[in-house]
Amino acid sequence: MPTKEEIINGLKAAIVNGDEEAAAKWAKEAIAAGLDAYELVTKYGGEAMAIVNQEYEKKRFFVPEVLCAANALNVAVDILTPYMKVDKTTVPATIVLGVVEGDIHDIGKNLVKIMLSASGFNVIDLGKDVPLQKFLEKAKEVKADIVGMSALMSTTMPGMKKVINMFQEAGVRNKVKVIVGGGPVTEEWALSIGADARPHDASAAVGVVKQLVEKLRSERGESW
Ligand code: B1M
Repeated sequence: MPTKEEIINGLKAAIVNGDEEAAAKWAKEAIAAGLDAYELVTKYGGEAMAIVNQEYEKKRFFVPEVLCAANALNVAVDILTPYMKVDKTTVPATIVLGVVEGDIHDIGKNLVKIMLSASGFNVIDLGKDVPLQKFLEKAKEVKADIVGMSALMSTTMPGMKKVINMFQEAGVRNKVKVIVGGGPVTEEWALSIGADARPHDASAAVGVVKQLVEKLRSERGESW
């Protein structure tokens, strides 16, 4: 059986090379070896994507190579997802989640969805490149507790602020808590646009959502 190091390096190389078959093989080896599925995806998958990013910035990789790497990571995510350990919540809540308009980077958002759903939250996934108005429409329709937005580009981040403004203008900002995340989204910026929190990763999103829902319920005067 391969060692932990060999599995991690094998998986990272498979992602960087955009080799879906190898990514599947190493993900299965990881399960057989009892490795932490969440750590593999977020830590080591993230490290692999950082290498891909470096290659892209040095113009040694182009969009097709980046896309192949993303697909290989997604293959590993699909295999590893059922093995991710999460604390089940007893806090019922509905989250409307999506990647903002103009942005198709959805790997991080999908991880957030996986972790929140596995924790027992009701996640309504709007997908990627979501028209901004849709966040408000869906949140009203399903009486959402939390609205979660992801953006990976500095050019699409301002969409988050527009969505928050839409909630304000519609007079329903106090009915939901808003979380934002993604590579360029800093905590400082998140607070400056009126978001309630910026979980730094998918795992952190679970704890943050639990806290915000409890806060929301107490603001509404609701008990469990
Ligand atoms: Co593109 N891309 N990309 N890309 N891409 C970036 C983002 C970029 C930084 C690369 C670079 O130039 N160095 C750059 C953006 C620059 C900017 O800010 N303006 C960029 C660019 C320019 C582009 C294109 C314009 C390239 C082109 O066509 N010329 C184009 C844009 C398309 C569009 O969106 N309209 C494009 C396309 C693509 C692909 C389609 C090829 C592919 C995406 C495939 C997919 O997602 N299905 C892709 C990829 C893969 C990347 C990089 C290399 C990796 C992103 C990733 O998947 N990371 C990226 C470089 C980088 O990020 N450094 C880059 C792994 C993922 C697990 O991390 O998404 O950060 P992340 O999620 C984390 C946390 O951020 C957090 O949790 C996750 C971990 O648990 N998180 C949340 C994320 N969302 C959250 C929400 C939350 C809470 C936490 O609450 C709601």
